[in-house]
Amino acid sequence: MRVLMILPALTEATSPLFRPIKYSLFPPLGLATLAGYLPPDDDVRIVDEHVERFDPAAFEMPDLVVIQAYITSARRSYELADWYRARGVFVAMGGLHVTSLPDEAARHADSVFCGPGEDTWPVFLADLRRRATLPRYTSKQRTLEGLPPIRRDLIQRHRYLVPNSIVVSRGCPHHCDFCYKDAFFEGGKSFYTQAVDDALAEIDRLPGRHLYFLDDHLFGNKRFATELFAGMRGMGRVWQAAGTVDTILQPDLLERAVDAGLRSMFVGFETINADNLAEQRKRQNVGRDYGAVVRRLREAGVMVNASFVFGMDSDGPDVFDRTVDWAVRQGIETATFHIMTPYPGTALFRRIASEGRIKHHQWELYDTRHVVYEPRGMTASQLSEGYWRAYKDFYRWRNLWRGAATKGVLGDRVRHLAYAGGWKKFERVWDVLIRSGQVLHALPLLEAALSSFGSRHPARGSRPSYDSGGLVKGAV
Ligand code: B12
Ligand code: SF4
Repeated sequence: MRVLMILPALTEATSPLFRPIKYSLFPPLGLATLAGYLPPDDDVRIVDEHVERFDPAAFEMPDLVVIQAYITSARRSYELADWYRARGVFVAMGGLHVTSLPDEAARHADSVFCGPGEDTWPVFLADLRRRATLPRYTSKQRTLEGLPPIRRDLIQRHRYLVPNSIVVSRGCPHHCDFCYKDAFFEGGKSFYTQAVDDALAEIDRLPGRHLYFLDDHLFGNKRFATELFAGMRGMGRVWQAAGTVDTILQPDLLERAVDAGLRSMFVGFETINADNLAEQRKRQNVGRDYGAVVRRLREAGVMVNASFVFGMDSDGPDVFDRTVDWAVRQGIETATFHIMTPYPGTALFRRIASEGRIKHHQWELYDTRHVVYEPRGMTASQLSEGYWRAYKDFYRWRNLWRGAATKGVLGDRVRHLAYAGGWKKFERVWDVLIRSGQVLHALPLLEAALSSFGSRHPARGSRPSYDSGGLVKGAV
């Protein structure tokens, strides 16, 4: 069977005017996972529109088209699906957006899939071979035990800065209102891990040193994380991951992660307004000392990528300057800002919709860069302008210097400038590397920057000069 698997891109990712680095980071792991279930004699190809131009007419007609749809790429996903179906090709479509709105997706596909695919996909493949497919498959049995190996051979590694992305768990133990998680995992377990040995074996298969764990919450199961980190010690890896503020503050786990090679962490601070946290049921952040989180990471030698969401109901027009100022004063290396976006299927969407505050359903604008609802504490244009200003302000040279100056040692200051500036100030260089298919050549730079972090401790000097930022126990 000829199978074509497509990760369609949102328009922005393919635009010559926009910076494509964000979209050239990670390969399509979900599709490569599903490809593992296909028999070896199937002719399989994965197309990722974020990194390559795709014209369906230029391809040999497949027997089966598999499409993964995110909310922002839903429109393009439907366009491609319609094109193939008009030519009699069977279209299977799944992913986060399909799970949120299966009826909408079903108008464009022969079979739609809700939830993770590990249980439904093999059932579908058997049904397809006996020509008895169902219009909808809904995942219920959730496990990562005994999965076939991910078909990484189908990934064009040279097109990605971070070809070694990996997920060793699914979901998260928490239930934040704005998050996709509860909608996607409805009807079954919403947090589960691989067996530690399987995860270590997958890590072993990855070439080079660098890894990026895409798990929502790698530290979410303490026993699993502890065993995983113990198994990774001595492997010589340097890696990045995401974590929550409460687990960073826990004694011990962070240190174990650092010993295993953790060098940079994406932290969901979300908001500096304590009232927002309660409103969004982000309970694991409530009452936490954010300054202590940054301090702890820095003392452990872990670089911080802080994530913030603007536009929650307790945010006023001052939230942008306050957030940027706090992040800069903490010496945070990189920050990611988002405009609050109610994804269909989430508790947040239901609440905002019931209040009549959803402005439209143009899903391609649900990209956390556009205001798609009526905010409470400011106007939509204040929210939009403030969001763009926050990015500009955080990455101004003046603020990069201020952030770097919080570091006690000259070498740390230089590294702060190089790393933070590298992302935002050299977009043209990234652009050239990506468009010429050379982006993988930048990986050693990233590895070198990450390697120079880690295994530092305040007792050995380098006491930083940042303040606690006033973000103490929800006091702002
Ligand atoms: C890596 C990542 C990215 C990467 C690359 C994505 C990629 N190459 O796959 C980049 C940086 C490009 C990215 C960009 C964005 N992302 Co993103 N990203 C992720 C992240 C962290 C991991 C994705 C992943 O690899 N998961 C692991 C694999 C194994 O799971 P999976 O891809 O979901 O695949 C499984 C199932 O979905 C299912 N499945 C999927 N397709 C199909 C098809 C069939 C037929 C079947 C049977 C099953 C099936 O089976 C697979 C195996 O279980 C997720 C968070 C998350 N935990 O998923 C956010 C996430 C997907 N991103 C999100 C968003 C909002 C964005 C952006 C809009 C952000 C922005 N402001 O720009 C952009 C736009 C993306 C786009 N193109 O439209 C949201 C999506 C919300 C939604 N409802 O769609 C998420 C959930 C983050 C969040 N918590 O809000 N992202
Ligand atoms: S902690 Fe993060 S991944 Fe978990 S539910 Fe909250 S936002 Fe989602």
